[in-house]
Amino acid sequence: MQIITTHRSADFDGFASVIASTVLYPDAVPILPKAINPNVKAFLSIHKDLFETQTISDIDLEKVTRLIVVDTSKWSRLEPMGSLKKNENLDIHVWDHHQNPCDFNASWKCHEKKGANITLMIREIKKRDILLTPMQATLFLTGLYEDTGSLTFSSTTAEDAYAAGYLLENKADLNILSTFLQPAYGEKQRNILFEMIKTAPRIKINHFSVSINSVVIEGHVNNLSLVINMYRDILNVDAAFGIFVHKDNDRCIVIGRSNVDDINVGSIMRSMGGGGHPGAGSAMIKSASPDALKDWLLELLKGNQQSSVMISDLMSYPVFSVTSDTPMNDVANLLKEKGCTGLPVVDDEQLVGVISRRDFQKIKKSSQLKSPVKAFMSTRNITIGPDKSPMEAARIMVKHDIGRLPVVKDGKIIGIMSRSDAMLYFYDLLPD
Ligand SMILES: [Mn+2]
Repeated sequence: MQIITTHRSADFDGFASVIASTVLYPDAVPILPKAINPNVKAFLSIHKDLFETQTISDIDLEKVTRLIVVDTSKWSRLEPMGSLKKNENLDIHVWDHHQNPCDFNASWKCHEKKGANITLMIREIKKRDILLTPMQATLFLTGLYEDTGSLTFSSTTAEDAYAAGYLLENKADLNILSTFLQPAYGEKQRNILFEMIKTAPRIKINHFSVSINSVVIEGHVNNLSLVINMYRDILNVDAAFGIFVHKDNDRCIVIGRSNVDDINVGSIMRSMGGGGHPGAGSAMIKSASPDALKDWLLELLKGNQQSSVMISDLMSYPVFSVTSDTPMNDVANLLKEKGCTGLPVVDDEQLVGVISRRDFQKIKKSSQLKSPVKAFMSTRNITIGPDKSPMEAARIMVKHDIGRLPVVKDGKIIGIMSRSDAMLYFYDLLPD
């Protein structure tokens, strides 16, 4: 006998993966844990006849030869299975999209990081050309959307989006799906936010107001970053951090949001083993007390200003420049050769102007190509200092609609900050 099961507090992704397994393993019996999420329960109350499942107490565990586990790779996440865990001859298949190590002694597994587990199973269903009913497609898409926040969470992969497309092709019904999907800010999220607001501690670090709050959470809660965002808004602090302590395992998730350039959440979270970008980020930490995490965060926050990225870390140099008496056709050749859209004009190390491709439109007759660049260059010198932040550079570029900013120190040009340099920073593509 083969049985399929998923983690306790089964969510839509877990339940959908159990049903998808019945398609891939037609002889296996789907077993649902007794604890399932309320929205899955609501879905089942209507679809019970379509998706028949059993509970572990309906099964003679002695007869089980194969266990198919979906949406988890930990024994501890399963409902107790009595003698099964000790059965050395048990053949185990695992399908999981979580990043943690697998503690099943599996004969076969599909363990890849994806936004949703159902994505892995759809890959196989597609490969085997198995026809799905619209109800199956709807359930699978609900699981996919729940785990990926309708494809918006940063954990979403391209394959998740392709799988969603495949399910829509197979007539997944978005109206039914939206009835059962929990809203991003639901009861669970609200309770956590209220819990945090009750204490709402605030501290000053390097002139910035910061709140670090820890909360114990039960089961899986989506959209905690949304909660932190609202929390930061309500408290009106420069940065807010939530330390979420999972009641049922020894993990803490730290989520941060910052509204100021000087507190780079991405770099703080990278120091804690996580990731993110300057305004938002998170880290998952095992076996740590919330108090120790708070101290660690404080330490990182105090050191963060020194280590925050400055223009001098991002700018390009040496700077290719021309002198103000360079003829325009030489400038044109240089722009072509360097493949850039503009060049600073520098006399005696002092920035005197900027010439860009746009300025060539001012040329009316070919003889003007022999004229010096100073006749056409822009002398509206918008520059930035090397100790300024990338956010400041972005603001100036947007305000003046320019793609390149000369970096000037004591009147001398020392580098160029371009749009692509800024992009590297904002998309977190800088080498560590
Ligand atoms: Mn999942």
